[in-house]
Amino acid sequence: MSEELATENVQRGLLTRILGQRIVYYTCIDSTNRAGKALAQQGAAEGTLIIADEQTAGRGRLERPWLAPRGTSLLFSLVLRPHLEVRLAQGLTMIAGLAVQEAIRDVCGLPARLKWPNDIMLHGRKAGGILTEMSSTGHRLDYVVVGIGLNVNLPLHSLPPEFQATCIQHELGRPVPRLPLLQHILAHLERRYAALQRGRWPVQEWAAALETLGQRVELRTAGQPVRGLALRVDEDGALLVHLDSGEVRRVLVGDIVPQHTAERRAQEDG
Ligand code: BT5
Repeated sequence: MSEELATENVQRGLLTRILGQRIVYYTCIDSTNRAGKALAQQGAAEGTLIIADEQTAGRGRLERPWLAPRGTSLLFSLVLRPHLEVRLAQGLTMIAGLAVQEAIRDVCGLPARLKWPNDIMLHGRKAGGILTEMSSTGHRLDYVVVGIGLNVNLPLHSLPPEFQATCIQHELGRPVPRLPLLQHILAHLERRYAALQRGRWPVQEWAAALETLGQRVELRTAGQPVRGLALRVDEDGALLVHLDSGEVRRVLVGDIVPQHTAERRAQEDG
């Protein structure tokens, strides 16, 4: 199973012309995003795919860990060199989420949803995440590394229960090969990436895929958590939350937890 994602296998069925034309495969690496940034700095071509069967230091935002036992997940990063202004980089996270959603539907027939700002959800639980990191000069992007982690055939007991995680195998009732999922993600992402660079801004489609809008949430940013109603996302992808204090807060960076989940966790913590 581990060799499934080896370079020649991925390349054989590639449905793309840019993404994955160069592949760097590791059985084990610290983090594909870390490797992607290093390669990008050394001039790696647009579309370079870094993929691993295991990460020893997989990361989410704010250096949070991304955990995945060997051979159970898709763990990969893409080096992109988009002709986009820095303020539009959030669009890459949006199209990555939409591409993963489409690939899960194509290959498994499951209705994945997204959760602001970067989660992939199956039946209300987190099945994947996106980590977009960039380097820029002035208003222009030099490169962007888009990292995707997706729980495919992952024994749920291998993750801490507080992650509220799930995986495709659990939701579908049978294991799923990772290779076709990867190839469909790349194909959808390549099409969406071309459209984004032609000026097609994905926010409306993305907003329609978000599952937490219209719900009461706990908002976690730098300060104390606050509660309110998640109203909508604006044109930039920022979340607007109507706080219980009456203020409508616009948030570009942070996390939201549905309020019933936050309350249940607080009770469990005593
Ligand atoms: C993310 O961050 O969700 C982005 C994760 C991106 C991981 C990929 S794997 C390939 C590439 N290389 C890397 O090093 N990273 C990328 P964030 O929103 O900050 O969520 C992190 C949180 O998700 C953690 O604090 C845990 O609570 C939870 N988590 C960790 N592993 C998980 C898993 N396998 N399934 C579900 N939740 C998980």
